[in-house]
Amino acid sequence: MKQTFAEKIALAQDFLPINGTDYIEFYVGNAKQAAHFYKTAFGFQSEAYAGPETGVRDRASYVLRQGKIRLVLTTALRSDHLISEHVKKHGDGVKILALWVDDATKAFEETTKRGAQVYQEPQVLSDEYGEAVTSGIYTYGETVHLFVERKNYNGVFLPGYQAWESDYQPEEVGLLYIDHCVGNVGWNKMNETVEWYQQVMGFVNVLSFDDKQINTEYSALMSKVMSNGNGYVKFPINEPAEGQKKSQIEEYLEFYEGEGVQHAALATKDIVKTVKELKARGVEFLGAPPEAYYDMLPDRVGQIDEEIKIIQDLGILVDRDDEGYLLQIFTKPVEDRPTLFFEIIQRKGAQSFGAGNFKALFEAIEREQAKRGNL
Ligand code: TYF
Ligand code: FE
Repeated sequence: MKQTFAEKIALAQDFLPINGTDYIEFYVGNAKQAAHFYKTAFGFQSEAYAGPETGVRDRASYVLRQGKIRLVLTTALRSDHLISEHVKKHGDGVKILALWVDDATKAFEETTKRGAQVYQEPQVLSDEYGEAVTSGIYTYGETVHLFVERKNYNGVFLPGYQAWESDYQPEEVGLLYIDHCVGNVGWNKMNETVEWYQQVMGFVNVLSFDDKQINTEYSALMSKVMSNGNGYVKFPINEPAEGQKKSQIEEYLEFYEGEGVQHAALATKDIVKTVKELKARGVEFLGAPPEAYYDMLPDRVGQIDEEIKIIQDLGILVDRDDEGYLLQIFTKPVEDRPTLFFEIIQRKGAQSFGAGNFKALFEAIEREQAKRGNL
């Protein structure tokens, strides 16, 4: 008997209860401009700010929100700063995948005693709105999981930040929550990364794709999806595989100069509306699959609520599993290095990740790789 997603996550260990993703923090070369991009192009709302004007001398951070999604864009104000070194090596990229917990001290103790490498000891932050506790551990590459406890805090973001009221506020595009965040790890690093999430975080492996299931003629990679016990935090892990062409994961590792976050999938309730809006604002998506993909769609996924013509015009992909179907589409990388990109996803019951789209998706990714001369 095939297990459902709910049956699989019931096997997760409960020493690290996580309420959900708290925020994603990017280290960037110019946080002011990056924040403008995420407001203008993706419809994020100004929420909080920390920088010289709020007494933080060495960096500037802009907090943006849409639905339950929080992004933080951070830059350093001098060259001899860890943030500057991170940006010099990796370009703009994700530094912190912050997780919302009820007890950040316990989260730190439970994970470090199971072997997690320390990023930051538990630290109490306070201001007139209360007290928050953070602690952090390293995951793959230089990426960090920061545990954020905010049950005694009711300020706008975290102590040290001030509300950011901006006159410029483009409308939201319907993004609601972070569905999953994917990490790319090095050759032969999949198993130790998966074991790390099992042992240190108590996560379970809910899905696996080896390089044979992912048609080897196309971008070779392996992928395993790790989930926490309530299913709200899902971290797929990719490893490059030997194929006929250069793996897209290898291209990422070369240009990011290490392991890191490959994509964040943002969920919407109306993908047609969200994608139309994003396109109108200049967000670039991978090219649509060939017409044959949509001709075969009714046979492959059966009846869907959306009109195929509309889905096709936007280049949206569709896949089905035992629990329902999903719609998804991928942006091009959002920096000049071919590293981080976004996925827009709408789930209609399906708890999988679009394996039926891998061929069409990876061909589209390879067309872009070829344009960059990296195939
Ligand atoms: O998160 C996923 O698994 C899907 C598909 O390099 C995917 O979004 C997998 C690997 C990849 C790009 C997308
Ligand atoms: Fe994805």
